[in-house]
Amino acid sequence: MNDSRANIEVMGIINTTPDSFSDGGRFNQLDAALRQAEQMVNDGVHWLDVGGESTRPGSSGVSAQEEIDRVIPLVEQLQSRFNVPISVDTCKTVVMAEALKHNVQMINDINALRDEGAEALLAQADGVKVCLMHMQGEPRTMQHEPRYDDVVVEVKQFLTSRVRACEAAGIQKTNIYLDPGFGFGKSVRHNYQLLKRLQAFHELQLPLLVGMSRKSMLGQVTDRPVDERLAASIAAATIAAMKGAQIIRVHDVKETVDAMKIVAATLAGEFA
Ligand code: 9MG
Repeated sequence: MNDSRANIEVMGIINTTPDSFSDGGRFNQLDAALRQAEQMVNDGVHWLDVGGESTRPGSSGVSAQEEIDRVIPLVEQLQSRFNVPISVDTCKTVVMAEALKHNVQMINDINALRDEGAEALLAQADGVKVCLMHMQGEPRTMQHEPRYDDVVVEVKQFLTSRVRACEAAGIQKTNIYLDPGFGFGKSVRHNYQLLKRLQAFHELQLPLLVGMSRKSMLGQVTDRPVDERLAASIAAATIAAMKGAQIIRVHDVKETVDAMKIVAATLAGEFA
């Protein structure tokens, strides 16, 4: 990486999954998500990431139609109000197809386009970015004893083979981001091995997107509950960015944007 041109972007996580404490229905969910997005835009977010299915450890899936019903109306509203690129977080080809019809700028797939037809679909989507993430197993079971001989080597091998498959299907390499998938089928030690050795992924010569915000790898080290992990999230984002990550996916946009300005000034050795 050329340090003097570090360009670190912050991706804000927009929550669309139903709040179990609210019986307000779809309108309230949409309204809450729009207010959350507005705050992020005011705080300087570079991307908004919208997903309709929880990917937390232990979570089970929702139908494609349910995902579409949660995501697409929100995408439409976001596009009519804000001028910020939108990423849709989904593993399902049919949801991707709906998102692409609405001209989103990125598909963020924790399953790295392994759903049938996904690669071919993205190959037709001119200029749309795609994030290929590594995950061992699936969200429902992935934290049951994840195993690797060398997590960095194996995650790199997986991502290399997914890039090759995507290129063979016709996806332009310049549209691909890679993500080692912190917390997806990894023990705490695996996660910190990945963070410590994040530079190893530069060998693949593609930009990195990372997400550690509020994750349990931070809670386990700090012994803090999820709503008290801001400082740890900023520390993790800062470390990843100093090691060359280009997009940082977070809940707390304002604080992360400030931290990334410090990283950019440090990598440049100046403030221009
Ligand atoms: C949807 N999602 C949850 N965590 C994520 C992470 O770490 N990376 C990406 N790309 N997506 C994520």
